[in-house]
Order: sequence, then C-alpha cells, then structure tokens
Amino acid sequence: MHIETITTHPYNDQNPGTSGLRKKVKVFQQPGYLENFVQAIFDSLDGFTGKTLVLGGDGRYFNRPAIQIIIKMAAANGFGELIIGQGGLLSTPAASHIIRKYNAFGGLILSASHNPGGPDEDFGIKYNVSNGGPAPEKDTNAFYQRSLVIDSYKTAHIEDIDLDRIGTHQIDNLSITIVDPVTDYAELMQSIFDFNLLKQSIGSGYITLLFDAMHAITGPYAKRILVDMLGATPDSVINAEPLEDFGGHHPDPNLAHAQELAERMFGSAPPVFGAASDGDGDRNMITGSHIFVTPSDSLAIMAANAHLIPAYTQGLRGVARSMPTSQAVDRVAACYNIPCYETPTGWKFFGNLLDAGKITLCGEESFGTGSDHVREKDGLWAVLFWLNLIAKKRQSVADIVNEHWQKFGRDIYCRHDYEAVEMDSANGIVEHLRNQLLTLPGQTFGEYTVKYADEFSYEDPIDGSISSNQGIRIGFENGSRIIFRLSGTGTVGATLRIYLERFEADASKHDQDAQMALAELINLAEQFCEIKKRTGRTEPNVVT
Ligand code: VG1
Ligand code: CO
Repeated sequence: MHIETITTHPYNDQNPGTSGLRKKVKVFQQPGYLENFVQAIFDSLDGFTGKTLVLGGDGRYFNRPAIQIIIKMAAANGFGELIIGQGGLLSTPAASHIIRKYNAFGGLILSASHNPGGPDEDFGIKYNVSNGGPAPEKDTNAFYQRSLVIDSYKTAHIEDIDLDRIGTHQIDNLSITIVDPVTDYAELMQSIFDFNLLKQSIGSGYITLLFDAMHAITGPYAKRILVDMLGATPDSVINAEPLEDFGGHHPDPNLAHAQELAERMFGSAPPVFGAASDGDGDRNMITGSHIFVTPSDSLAIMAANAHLIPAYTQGLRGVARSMPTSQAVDRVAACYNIPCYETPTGWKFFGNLLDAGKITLCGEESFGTGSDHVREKDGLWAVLFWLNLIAKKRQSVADIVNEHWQKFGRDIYCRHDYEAVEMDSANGIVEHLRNQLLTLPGQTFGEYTVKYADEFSYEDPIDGSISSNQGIRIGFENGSRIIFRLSGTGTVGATLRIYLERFEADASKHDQDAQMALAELINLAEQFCEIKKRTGRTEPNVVT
C-alpha cells in the first residue's frame, strides 16, 4: 500500500460543539478541510495501530465521498480493520453498538443529526471512543488544538471501496468489512424487549402505529424491526427511504417538522401510537392518539415503568438528565430511592456514569433517551420501549401519561428556540444575563421569587473533570426554572434556547396547554434576556 503525506494548512474553526464538528457542506468541501480534522483526531489518539475503526453515517449529502476519503486516511494511519455500514449508512446508536460488540478502538460517525442536508446545507463528523460513546471534552479539545497547527495528513493509494456490497476486502494488512447496518442492532433490540408480546399486540390490531423516518437513517431500521420482525403493516413506516437531502426537510422529530405524523396523530381515527426519529436515528418523538409526550415526561415515565421491560426487570441503578431537562425524572428517582444525576447538555456527559454502573437510564429534553445498552441516545429503542409499555400495561399513551401525572404531579414544560441570531446580539444577551446573576436572587416577580441564579458548572463524579459555562439557570422558590443556553450544534449565527418549567401538583389542573400555563414565565424570560427587544423578533422559530 503506497502511503502519501500531503501538506496542508490549518483551519481555525474546527472546534467540535455539543456533538462533533458541524458545518455547511461547502465548508467541508474546502481543500483539506475534512482531511485536516480526521488527521487531527488520529494525531490526538494513541495505540490504534492494527485496531478496528467503525465508520458510517446518516446518508446525507457528502456521506459517500467523505467515507472514501476516511477509508484511505485510516489505512494510511495504520488501522488494521474497518467496519463500515452498507451504503455508508449506520445510525448513531447502531454505530455505538457495533463499536462495543466488536471491541473496536473507536468510530467515526458522519452526521449533522437533525440539521438539514444537501449541497447547501449541513454536514458533520464526530468521533466515538471504545465504549461506543461520544469522545469526552478532553479529547474534543485535543482534536481542536491539533487542528490549529496541523501541517500534513496521510492518505493511502487504494481504490474506492464498493460500499454497497456486503463482504470483506483485504488490502495488505488492512481488512475492510461492509456489514448490514441493521442486523446487529435488531438483535440487540430483541434482547431488550418482549418481541413475542409486541408481535401479538401488533398482529391482533391492539396496537396500531405510525413511524415517521423523515427520509433519514431510521427508515431501514424501522422497516426491518417494526414491519418485518413485529408485523406492523408496511404503511406504518412513512418517509422510509433515506435521502441525501431528507426530502428538503429538517429531520428533526418534533410536531413542527414531523408534520405528516402530527396531522395523522391529531386528525380523525389516529393510530394508537406514533413516533418519529431524526437524521441519525438517536432522537425520538413519542405521540399517542391526540397526545404529544414531552421528552422530559417520556424519560420520567420510562423510568417509572422500566421494571415492566425484560431488560430492566431488576430495576434501575440510577438515572440522569441533562440540566435543562425537566425535573420530572427527579421525582421518580426520589420515589424509587435511586440516584438522579444532572449533567450538561450533550450525550458525552452520560458515558462515565453509564460505564461506572451508576445509572441505567438517561435522557435530554431534546427528544433523546437512552440506557446502558449503548452509549448514545437511541430513537428506535425509545419507540420499542413505549410499544412494550403499551402492550404490557394495556393502556393508551394518554392513560399512561395521565396516570403518571396523577402519581407524581406534572412538570409543565416547553422550550423556545430563536435560531440564526446574529452572533453579537447573542453574546450581548448572554452578557446581559450574566450581569443579573448577582442581583436576581431574592427578587419577586408576581408569584415567582428567585431562589438562585447561576451559570451551570459540572464536576464529573467519576473522573473529576469540570465543565463550566453550561447554561444560565434561574430557579424560583416554587421549583420553577428558566434556563438560557446557546446551542452548540447550529451552523448559522447563534441559536438561543430558552427552557421553561413549572410544577403542577393539582391533578385537576394537569390538562392545560403548556404555553398558557407557562405564560408568566415566558414573559419573565423576555424581561431577563430581552431577546425580542434586542433583535426585533416577535416570536421563537420553534416551540417544543
Ligand atoms: C442539541 C440538543 C442536545 C443534544 C444535541 C445533539 O444540542 O439540545 O440535547 O445532545 O443537540 O443531538 P444544542 O447544543 O444544539 O442544544 V443530535 O441528535 O444533534 O446528535
Ligand atoms: Co441526532
């Protein structure tokens, strides 16, 4: 194998965000841009010679050429084996599972997740470590530092690999195996859930379902598992074919973007259960007939009922949620007397807790839930979890949710996103918020008295590492919270996320519209951050 060292010049913007490096495709297509970042990763890692690298992506535009580039670079840098999903496809949770199952050194996942795809849209890449989870901050910082000074990368002169044919290619000391992207993952799901019960419930028509793959990666997974293995009708999976531009949509599973699903679930004669997943298959949106389950509630409900699922009959060791996720799961943990951890946004912070056996379930308000079966959030796993619960409890989604609220109370919750805000304005807003942190505590606004106002900082209980500036929190005496964060996954300007939550114990008041119930907090949020005043916006781009 002929290996060539190519001279390159560093780019100064390769700092990974919440979940890898995400940029416009055009940025990634600049000479050496992808190569620099991949080489910066390899240069920052030790001891992979002869070891296995897993490679796959969500199928978006630029996925295939990127995979061919990375194959040649991995070969030149001395990996011994590459495992690649057929067609260059692997969902994020499936990649995590394959890394773990085959004891790989790590994996590269090509995805910008929920961001739109196509020649003028977004691309992304992230590195996952040997536990199958996203690289921790110390690694992503090292990648960035290396990228700032990189002056060459290595590539091997080998032919492009046929990504569509399953099988193994041997090139000198390197073996490249193209695997079916679904098989290992489907087997894992079978080992967690009661597939017989699911088959009965779906086959008998007790559960009717609709899954929206949003023309992203989960189409093939959902068809194999829900239709072929569990017997759902073929039309239960919509938008099932992965497309390079996701059909021109945002593959972001929420009521705004999964429009077709939303219309059916809130229309006449909806199915019992409806769900959607995102670009790379790690997120989930759960709905039932005329009901949307907030991700924070979904996490709490899963935690409260986990013992009904075969893999979790022993109960949970503990749970974790990201800081802006509602406190609903905290109530379940307190009731079951298990620990509940609060981490910064991003799945990389759950890895240590899962590895150390401190938690079994974890989740984020952004439609992400997962467990110790992999080290990523997992969209279809969450869907199967809910289906298994419905089949086992023989209750509708609405009944499951209402019963949960009756027992634990309802954490009324919503998130407002202001997208593509000019950087300077966004920084001004954050500065303005920071300036109020000392004076807010003790002040009263209507029925809300500020108990604390701070910037969230996390000390990892396993390795002691500290992550600061993880969002501004304003907490009130009655347990309500307003949180402000700038997104770390966007590619245009800044996205301000405002997270609002208020606890309602009174069951007679549970059936309320969240926006109405949170109106006073929404006004307070504007009073504190002045986004409308400073940017002239009249409303958020997305409300979830
Ligand atoms: C968002 C979500 C966060 C999630 C991240 C990656 O990050 O808020 O909870 O972990 O996306 O998810 P941010 O920094 O934009 O708020 V995915 O499905 O894009 O890999
Ligand atoms: Co995702």
